[in-house]
Amino acid sequence: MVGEKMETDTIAAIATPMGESGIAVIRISGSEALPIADKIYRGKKKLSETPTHTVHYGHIHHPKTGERIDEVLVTVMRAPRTFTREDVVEVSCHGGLIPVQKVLEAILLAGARLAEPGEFSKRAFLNGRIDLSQAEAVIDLIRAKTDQAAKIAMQQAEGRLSRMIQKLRQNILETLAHLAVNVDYPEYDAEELTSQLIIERCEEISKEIDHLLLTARQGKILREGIQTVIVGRPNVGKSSLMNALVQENKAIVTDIPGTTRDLIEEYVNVRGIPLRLLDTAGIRETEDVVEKIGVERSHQALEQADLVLLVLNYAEPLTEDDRKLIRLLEGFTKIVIVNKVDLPRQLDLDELRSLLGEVPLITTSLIEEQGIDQLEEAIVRLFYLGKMEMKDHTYVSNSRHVHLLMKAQESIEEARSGLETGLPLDMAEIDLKNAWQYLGEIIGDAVAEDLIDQIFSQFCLGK
Ligand SMILES: Nc1nc2c(ncn2[C@@H]2O[C@H](COP(=O)(O)OP(=O)(O)OP(=O)(O)O)[C@@H](O)[C@H]2O)c(=O)[nH]1
Ligand SMILES: [Mg+2]
Repeated sequence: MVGEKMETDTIAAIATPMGESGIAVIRISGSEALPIADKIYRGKKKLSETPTHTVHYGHIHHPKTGERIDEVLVTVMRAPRTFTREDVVEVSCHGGLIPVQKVLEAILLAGARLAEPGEFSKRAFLNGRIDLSQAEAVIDLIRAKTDQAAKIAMQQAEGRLSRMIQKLRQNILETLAHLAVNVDYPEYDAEELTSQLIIERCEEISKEIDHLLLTARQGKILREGIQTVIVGRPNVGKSSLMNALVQENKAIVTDIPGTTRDLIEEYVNVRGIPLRLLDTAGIRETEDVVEKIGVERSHQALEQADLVLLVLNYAEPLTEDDRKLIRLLEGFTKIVIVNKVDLPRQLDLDELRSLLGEVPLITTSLIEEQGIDQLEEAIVRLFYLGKMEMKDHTYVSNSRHVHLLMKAQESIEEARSGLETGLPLDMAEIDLKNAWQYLGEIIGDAVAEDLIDQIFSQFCLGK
């Protein structure tokens, strides 16, 4: 179980990104944070004699040589009103690699231990300040690539998902209580009644989990972006399309077929929809070893695709490679882009239409910057996200949570169907307990220690 093994040593790490900046912050947390800081800080007062949540001007000195390292502002925050619920000292020094490293070194020499990635957040969790889903939201917040993704993470960090999970667990507990009454006092002979009641409650709980799961897909999209893969034969204009959507010359464009040899990835925001855009090597039969690897990677990229943009050439007849690709892409969510409409037409559009069926088809001249607007509209329409508002929806966006919600859902379903087919009540009791347990794992109740370590190790240093 969590919370028993409590690390009590004092840890320190740089909390701001490495590189040149105006200021950088080094965070110290633990019972010795103040005495350690006092060993290297010189200012008007000793830090251990200052009131909590105050800021102090002074200098950091090397604990051994006494050399003055930097001019700093130090924030003193005493337990329990801190992020980790331990004593915390934050040293704001000058940015830039050398001062930051030197101040950190001084702090470590004075007795702190270098924190592991995520260790501050882990302490916040172990000390009960945040639950696991909130801690994970902090990771998401740091990694968010779009405003909306950040908003979801923020809501989760504030405990919105946790409250919903707690409510669900409460429901299950109450249901279990009903069960227990019956199981323990069979002389009441209320088995029928109880069974009916439990079935109804299972249905309610199941509906609520369904609702949460429904938000998961949108959550994933907003967090990670719609995985969009641009494919097509060599030289049709895939990299040109990438550049047009990114509005930058990210990918090399030449008239030599087979220019792009590796995957090029870029995030773009198409009218508020985050796309994770992948430009790929043109797909064709080839003997060139390097190109062959590129083509293989293009195929692999397709496996992960939420959306495929298939580019065809208006100025050439459909080739066998094109037809193969169209067949390969059956069942994918896709948009077909017929590029180079500035050139004389060679492509049989009627044939293409009949091959494609209902698939949206956009014509472009990327060289003349024509058709991009229509393509963007098609993307928006495809995902109905144009009208989507964030409002108060709780989004489940973490695959670990989705998995556990599904497991809980299965257990509830088993309880319900078991009762309906007349299985004894204590079978349902086991299933309900399992569901309760799975939901608990989302918020970090009853989570194995190695999982905790794994989750927190995804953090960056200083978090
Ligand atoms: N006329 C015309 N040429 C275009 C258009 N779009 C792209 N091109 C040209 O077509 C050539 C190939 O473009 P790329 O974007 O490199 O094509 P690609 O599909 O990425 O090619 P590979 O990476 O080799 O598979 C370049 O010379 C582009 O300038 C267009 O709309 N009209
Ligand atoms: Mg290319």
